[in-house]
Amino acid sequence: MDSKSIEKAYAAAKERYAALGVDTDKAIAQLEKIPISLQCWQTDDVMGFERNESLSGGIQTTGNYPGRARNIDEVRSDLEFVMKLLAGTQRVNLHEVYGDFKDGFVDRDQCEPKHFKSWMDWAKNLGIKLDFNSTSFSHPKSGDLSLANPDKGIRDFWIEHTKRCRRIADAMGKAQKDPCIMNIWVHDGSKDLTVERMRYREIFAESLDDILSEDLPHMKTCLEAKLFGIGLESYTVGSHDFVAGYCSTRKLMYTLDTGHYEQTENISDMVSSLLLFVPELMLHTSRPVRWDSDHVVIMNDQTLDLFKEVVRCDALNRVHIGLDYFDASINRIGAYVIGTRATQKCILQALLEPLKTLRKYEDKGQYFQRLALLEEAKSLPFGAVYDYFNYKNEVPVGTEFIPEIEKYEKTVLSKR
Ligand code: RNT
Ligand code: ZN
Repeated sequence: MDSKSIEKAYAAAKERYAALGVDTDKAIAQLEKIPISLQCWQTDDVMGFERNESLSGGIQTTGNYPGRARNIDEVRSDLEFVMKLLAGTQRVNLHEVYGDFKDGFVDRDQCEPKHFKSWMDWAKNLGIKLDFNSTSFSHPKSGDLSLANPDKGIRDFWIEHTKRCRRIADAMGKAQKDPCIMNIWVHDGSKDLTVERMRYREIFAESLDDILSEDLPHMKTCLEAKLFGIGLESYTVGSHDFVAGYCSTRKLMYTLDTGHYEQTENISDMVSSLLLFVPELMLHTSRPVRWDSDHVVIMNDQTLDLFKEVVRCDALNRVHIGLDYFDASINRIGAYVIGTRATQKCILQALLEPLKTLRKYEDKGQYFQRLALLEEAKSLPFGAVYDYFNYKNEVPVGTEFIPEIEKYEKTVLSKR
């Protein structure tokens, strides 16, 4: 796109928004600073570099598009390329199974910060920050129950793993001088009817209390809720109610994954309720299609509503954003760029909402006016603002990223 037309369109958009009391320059400046954490596992279909165990734990990738990253260097170069195409701030979110085990494989109850040293160096060089996840899936001891397992041997193995992961996250946070956010998601559940719902939840809470008893100042822990996993359809230990109760009593960050609720549930409505009782939220933006299918995020009503709620709650400083999907059916670099751009577009639209006027209408009981403005806001020229955001940051504008990714596919991915 030529710069003149981008600038011209932006100037016109700026005026339209200003007439409604919205400052587009300010929204762009805010968007530039909001970190979006890129899930490393979209590069390689959640395989990691551990032991080539097939993916388990109720999650699944579908598709067999060529070009999957096969080792740590390929994961890194793919992520570097992705970030070159994106404006704004990105972090990289690692799972424990993406450790650097070149000096010898260690089992999950033996992992240490040293296995992530090369990741920390890589991140430092690029000027980005890391987030982290313990990994309970794809392991001979994963089974149906990990931290909630009545078998002490298995439970202790996963407790040890998760404790070590928190220390790794702490080391990352210390190195990057910014808290590393570590997510705990365990797949624990049951395929069929269980008569021990209480027992497993009691054990899970005890394991978590034990894990969280260590004070680690450079990291933050969050706990992810879920509706169900494949093969674990009848019961999920870490359900929404469990995690909401646990996080609010322990003052822990709640991880809200947009694929983890009933398909007709309005997730955005959870933001204000949760934020009254938990200190912070971690968002996993995803796109469920009929189930927790982890399709690439697009700019849809669910994602738009979610970010509008975050902004309306004035909670951008208490909400962290990460992507969580793994689509193996299309070019994986393209999947990142589409999903990150879609997330940015939703955040931007939320930032551009004429909130002051909407609130004024609502306070005065002017509900026709409120609805009219909400409707009009939908067709304001936000696209011109988003284009300008990318143009200003010297990354591809509009569809310009498509040929860039095609080139990378031809020169790099197709050779794998
Ligand atoms: C699974 C959870 C979890 C995982 C990643 C790989 O349903 O969403 O966040 O997707 O940890
Ligand atoms: Zn998730």
